[in-house]
Amino acid sequence: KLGERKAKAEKMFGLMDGFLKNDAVSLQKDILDHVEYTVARSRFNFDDFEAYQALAHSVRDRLIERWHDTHQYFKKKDPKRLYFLSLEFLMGRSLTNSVTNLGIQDQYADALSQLGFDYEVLAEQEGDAALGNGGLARLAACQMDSLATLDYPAWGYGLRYQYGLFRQIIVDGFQHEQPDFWLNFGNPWEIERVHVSYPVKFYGTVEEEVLNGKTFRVWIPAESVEAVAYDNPIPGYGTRNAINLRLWAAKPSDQYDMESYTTGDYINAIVNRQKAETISNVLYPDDRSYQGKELRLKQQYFFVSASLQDIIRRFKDLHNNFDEFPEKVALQINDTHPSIAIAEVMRVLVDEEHLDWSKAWGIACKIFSVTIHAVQPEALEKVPIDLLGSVLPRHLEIIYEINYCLMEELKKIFGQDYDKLSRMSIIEEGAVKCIRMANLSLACCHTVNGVSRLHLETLKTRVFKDFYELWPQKFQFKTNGVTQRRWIVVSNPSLCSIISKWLGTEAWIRNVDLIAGLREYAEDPDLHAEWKNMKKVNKMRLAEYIETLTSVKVSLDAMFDVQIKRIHEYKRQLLNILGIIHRYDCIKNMDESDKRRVVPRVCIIGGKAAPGYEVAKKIIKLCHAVADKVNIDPDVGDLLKVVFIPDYNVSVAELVIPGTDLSQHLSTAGHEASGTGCMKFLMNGSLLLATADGSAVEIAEEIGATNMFLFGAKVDEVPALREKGTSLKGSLQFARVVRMVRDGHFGFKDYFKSLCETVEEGKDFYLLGYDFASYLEAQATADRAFVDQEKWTQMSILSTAGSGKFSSDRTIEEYAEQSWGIEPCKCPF
Ligand code: GL2
Repeated sequence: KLGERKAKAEKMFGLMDGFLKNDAVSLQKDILDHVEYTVARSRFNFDDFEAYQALAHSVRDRLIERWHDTHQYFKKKDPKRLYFLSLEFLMGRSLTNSVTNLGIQDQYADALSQLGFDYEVLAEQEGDAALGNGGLARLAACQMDSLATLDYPAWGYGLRYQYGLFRQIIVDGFQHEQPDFWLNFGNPWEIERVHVSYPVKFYGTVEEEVLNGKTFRVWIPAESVEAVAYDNPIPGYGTRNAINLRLWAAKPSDQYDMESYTTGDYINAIVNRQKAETISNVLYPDDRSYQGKELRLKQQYFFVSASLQDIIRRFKDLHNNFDEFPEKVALQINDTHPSIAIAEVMRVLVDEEHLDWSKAWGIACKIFSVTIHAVQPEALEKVPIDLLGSVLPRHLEIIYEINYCLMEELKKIFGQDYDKLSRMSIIEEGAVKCIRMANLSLACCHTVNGVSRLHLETLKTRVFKDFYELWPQKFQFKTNGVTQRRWIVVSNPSLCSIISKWLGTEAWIRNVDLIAGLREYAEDPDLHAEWKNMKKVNKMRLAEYIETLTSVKVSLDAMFDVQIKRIHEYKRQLLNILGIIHRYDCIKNMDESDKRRVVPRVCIIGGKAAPGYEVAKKIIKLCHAVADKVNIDPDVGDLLKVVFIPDYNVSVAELVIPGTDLSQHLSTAGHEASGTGCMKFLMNGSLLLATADGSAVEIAEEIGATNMFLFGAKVDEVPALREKGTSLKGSLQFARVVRMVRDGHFGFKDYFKSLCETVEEGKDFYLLGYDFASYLEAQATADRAFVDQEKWTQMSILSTAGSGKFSSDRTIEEYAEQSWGIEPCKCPF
């Protein structure tokens, strides 16, 4: 039988003409075939966008080949697999990344130019897949790249939102939000799997059922929605492995509201059916507080339930005993958002598979691990009990049961310490009784990870102090990392060539530790010349972009100083703007000879504010108000330009980061769990001006604190400084710049009043006033360093050379070993 099947497969393979070929002629043929048959345009008449679509489909074909081979191989070897559950993935563009990882960029560029197209121009046609808010979501994307490259048998699971993160448009300096219709022109990177779909149930009641003399609780749901799989192949670099990111879309189920049909209300029945799709419609745009929204809970359960059905089906294909489940399955909960997975696993094992409770709990505790990405308590999700009980009544019962067991265990250890018990309880008492999703995860997961060393300290000593004291062995950290494939190879090809040339190998693209070899040449004048030239070319590209977008002309001799990230008070874009105002004020008061000593700056800020976040929106407006005044001031000229880059996203970051001289990371110490932007800048040889927060502390250890500009209060000083309320300490300059804003120097006096109040004496929670003097000092040190271009270039080379640790490859290897217990499974070529 097996022989027969093999012969048949070989015959079919023969008919397919073997695997797709990657020579220029084959690529051209494939692209043209897709123009004609997929895009349905004449091969004699198609535009850049259509050419991009055809190109994308031809790349996708190659991805699918690898994807099939990888999954067949995984199936044959049946290794323990990692399932990475995340509500957000910020993938950005796929074309350049895929082509790079497949290793056929030159062939494609060649093939296209023979067809009269430019590869880079076509790459610009692609929109960003923005199914996430910020660092957390982009981290998940970087980690998928590393999982594939390092040959780990992994799957990503998430939601296929119809609308990604909103588009930011700026009107008169104010942010407006527009929906991101990212699927409107189709998405060639996904494969719709109509046959891979699962019903996901909601609402209803719980009843008792007796089976073989035993009583079971049975959930009788009232609503069912179909989850349909969309697969997104993720190719590794320098390997045949391509793993899968499976995103679920909600579709009406056939079982949905049958009653309306039978009662004859046909139109309304259809309208109601369509409502099912709203579950996967839209990504929540707040990245730190989502308390208690029904739709959010439904999104979480929807993707968790579908993913678990899929995972269990795959397990059951080869196994029939759940004792083996922990040997084959590791489930990673990315932040607290998918925590409901714990209750769902318990429900499936107990209610459907009829395992007893303690056995099921034992399995759950072995398979789950969680990473916490936040510091702020408001980012730890809580769901009101009434809401959970209505949407998922059986899960509420299960969570109560888990909590009961937890409390019993805690009582044995802590006796009557009710304060402690109530802090650790999964259920939060209060006016609105809530489920603490983080505590649910802490109770079950065998490892709880922070995202930098400092962050773990915060978790241990503040956020989860009680849990740490109880289970110290669970608590670990894995300092975040980013993928050098996207952040150097794809986005900074000139730097990529320089590194490969000086190291004499491209091996660093898979083994980034090798990049430290650049240190040896940090003073070599030839490398300096190439490095400076690379920076200049990238600055030129950025300057053109800025001019097209904002009409501001910037000088390439100026220091390009950049802060791009979500706008948030704790990230202190306001500190940056107040610093710019100070610089402006100084220049205005200088005579011509002093001006000659000023280091010219282009201050670039970009980022989105959550739509309901008023203070953040005012910060964006202030940035524009200052830019409007400064950029046309003849006293200032090229000494200072201020630019706000609208609609910041992954692709914009890929353009801005390589052209940056100095990047700013200004979070009040203790507030940024890790930060990952700083790592991308570091890889690209931008110098960092940063507080000793999150991963910046570890960056300083790697490159040496003298190669960056550190400033500001340290984490352990912050609480006392807040107590003292010393906002204006030692800084008349701070008082002066705040007054300039408050007095209407940049217009909009009334509008900025409340913004100024946030940094008033006694209210300055993020300590802008306290840190201002030290911030200005760090800025002045950066200016002085920039004057000495040789020194600056050396520091820049040392930054890149010291960035090896901050690769997501290292992070993933640590997770694989310390949290997931998985091994590489490399598909043979
Ligand atoms: C974040 C943290 O704020 C950030 O410091 C961290 O680098 C990333 C990734 O771990 O996670 N948490 C979060 O909700 N967002 C983040 O960027 N959006």
